[in-house]
Amino acid sequence: MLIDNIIIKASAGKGGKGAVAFSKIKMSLGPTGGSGGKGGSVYCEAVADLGALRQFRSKKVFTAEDGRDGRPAFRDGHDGRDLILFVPRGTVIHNLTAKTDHELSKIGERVQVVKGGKGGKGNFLYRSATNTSPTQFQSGLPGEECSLHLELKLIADIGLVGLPNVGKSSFLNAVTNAQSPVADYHFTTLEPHLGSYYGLIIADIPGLIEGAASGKGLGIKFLRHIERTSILFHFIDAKTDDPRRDYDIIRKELDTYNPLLSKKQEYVFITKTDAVEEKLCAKTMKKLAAHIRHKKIFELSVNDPQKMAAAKKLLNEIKDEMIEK
Ligand SMILES: Nc1nc2c(ncn2[C@@H]2O[C@H](COP(=O)(O)OP(=O)(O)OP(=O)(O)O)[C@@H](O)[C@H]2O)c(=O)[nH]1
Ligand SMILES: [Mg+2]
Repeated sequence: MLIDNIIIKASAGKGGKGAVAFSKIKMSLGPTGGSGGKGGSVYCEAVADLGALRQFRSKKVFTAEDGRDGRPAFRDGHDGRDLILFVPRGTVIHNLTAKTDHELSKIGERVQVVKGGKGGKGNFLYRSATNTSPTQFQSGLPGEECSLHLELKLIADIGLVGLPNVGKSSFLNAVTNAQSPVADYHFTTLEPHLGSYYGLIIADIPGLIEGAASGKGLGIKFLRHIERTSILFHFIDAKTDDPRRDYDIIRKELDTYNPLLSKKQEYVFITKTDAVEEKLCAKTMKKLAAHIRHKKIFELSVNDPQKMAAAKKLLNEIKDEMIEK
């Protein structure tokens, strides 16, 4: 089960205490107490692993290292090590204590959630012309603490759209480790499923039908999941008697729901090509190509290794392009 909502506590380390010490060398008497190191801070950092919130299921309190105390002979204490909590990309960090929200949308992006306490001054820093043997020092300051609500808002890179039963889930399952239900009837998929193709997140949503944008079928509830994707894969069944109509139905729903959806980069796939004769498939391709010029159309069949290889090649290209960005 995907963990997408969890509350944890984070505490930063406290600062080390300043030291009080004096030189014992006769010719250079004076204060030598070093300052305490600062406490470690806690950060959240985004990673590709969608399941990264699992680690918070049993352990709930995360504490960074304290700063070390200052020592004699001018030796300052070491700073405490920072603690980095890895969360999936798309996690919103709600800091319930500071009442702030921060979304981590890029892999490697990092946010500080609590800051380590400052180290205290040792007595060396209190020396002056009038106070040559200071005994003052500071204790380190405590680190900040907070409660964090980690909420995963999935950001898919590619959204699969199409009429019901066109093979969206079958494709997702074939290229990722997702287990989206597959069956030969409409609306097999009842809620969005996500899979990761080497870090590229693909979202399979329930099939759309005419009128989806105004509430028909399961559509509207799930269109929002593809609002944030940058690319759409539009699937059309090779068995259709009218690919242009099928294509237009989906495009109209996307546009009605949010015109930005229909402006996304789109790749079109004629699916289940193994289930029809080659001739018919070529005819369907031709009809569609004339209807939507300047868009790439691919033949696809989860049962055809060559066609799957071409689809994977496209996924690799998209992935490489996204990394370059
Ligand atoms: N012959 C053949 N059948 C396929 C292929 N891809 C999917 N199917 C079959 O088509 C049916 C529908 O596939 P799904 O993957 O559930 O389709 P979907 O688009 O996710 O359907 P909904 O979730 O209902 O919208 C299933 O019986 C699949 O086994 C294919 O490449 N070739
Ligand atoms: Mg499905």
